[in-house]
Amino acid sequence: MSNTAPLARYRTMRRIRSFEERVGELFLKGESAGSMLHLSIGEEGVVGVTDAMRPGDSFTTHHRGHGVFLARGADPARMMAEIAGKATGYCGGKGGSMHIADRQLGHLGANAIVGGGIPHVVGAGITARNRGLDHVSVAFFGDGAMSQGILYEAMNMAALWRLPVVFCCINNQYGMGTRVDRSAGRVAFAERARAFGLAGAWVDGADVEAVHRMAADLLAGARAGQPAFLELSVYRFYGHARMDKSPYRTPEEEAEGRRRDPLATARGALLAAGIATEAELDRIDAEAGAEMDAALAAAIAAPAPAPEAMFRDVYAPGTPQPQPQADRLRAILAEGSAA
Ligand SMILES: Cc1ncc(C[n+]2csc(CCOP(=O)(O)OP(=O)(O)O)c2C)c(N)n1
Ligand SMILES: [Mg+2]
Repeated sequence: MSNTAPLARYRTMRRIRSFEERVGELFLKGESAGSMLHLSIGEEGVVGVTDAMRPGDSFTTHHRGHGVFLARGADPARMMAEIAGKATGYCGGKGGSMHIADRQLGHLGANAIVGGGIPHVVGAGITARNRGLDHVSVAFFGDGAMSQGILYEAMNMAALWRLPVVFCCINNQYGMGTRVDRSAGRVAFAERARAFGLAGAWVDGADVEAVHRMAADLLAGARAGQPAFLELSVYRFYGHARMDKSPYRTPEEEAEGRRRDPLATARGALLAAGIATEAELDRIDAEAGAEMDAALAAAIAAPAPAPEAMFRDVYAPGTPQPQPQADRLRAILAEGSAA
């Protein structure tokens, strides 16, 4: 393998971490739209999966999907603006953190309903099959979705029709405050997938290169008609959402979990292999920080969506505006212009 790919993956992971840190700042400044922000700090090893995807491949994410989208080529300034509820955001500021999407980059939608984004990839797999396209679709979701029935319907259909689909479970050990072994009788999730006829694998999500090797194999198999399931074992560094101080975890457990740091692991590996020097890695870190500082500042400075645009981009084109909300909006705007 060339040295440039591991270094590029380090850069992507650092960009994700810096982005998420700025999202945290956005929230603390009172500039985020809504209070629900789910940071993917500690889960950056997912870059091993996104890097095994190709242009044309599609994906869905759960509510903790900033990192996946960024890694698939999203513009951090447009993402940050969306999270801030601004007109310059990916969805005109109306989707927010949990509903960012951009089909041009293959993002078929983030979804706040646990497991809600999973069946879409089966549809994308059928589309690829019917159109004779060489595209894989990947569903990214958390361990909480392992207890949702829709996952099992989707896995069954993918296996039955041998669809080019990969189910990627980012197991960060918790669904809100519930540890995974308190919500699942047996946590060997890959075995469940194998029982359905999928290729099933587990990988340490702190080791991005191990993730990449595994994901590259599974995606190649999926492209050839062997759908797959991949569990990434990671640790959620912070609370479920920004308000959650994780009172259900001990400080010792958190310290231990944060030692499973994908950035520190990658940094150590790059230095040990002589692929990069401390100074080169520091420069990458500084560049990522500056890029995300700019995204944060631009999001704060960006305009809010115009009131007239309230229903635009929310419903499919041609859908009548909802009544009486549209009448009420018209009345408010008329009052404003009369005053
Ligand atoms: C169907 C459904 N049930 C409950 C919730 C409330 N809820 C939001 S996130 C969450 C936990 C999800 O845990 P997991 O899938 O492990 O993802 P993580 O937050 O750990 O990334 C729950 C229960 C929801 N959004 N949807
Ligand atoms: Mg979880």
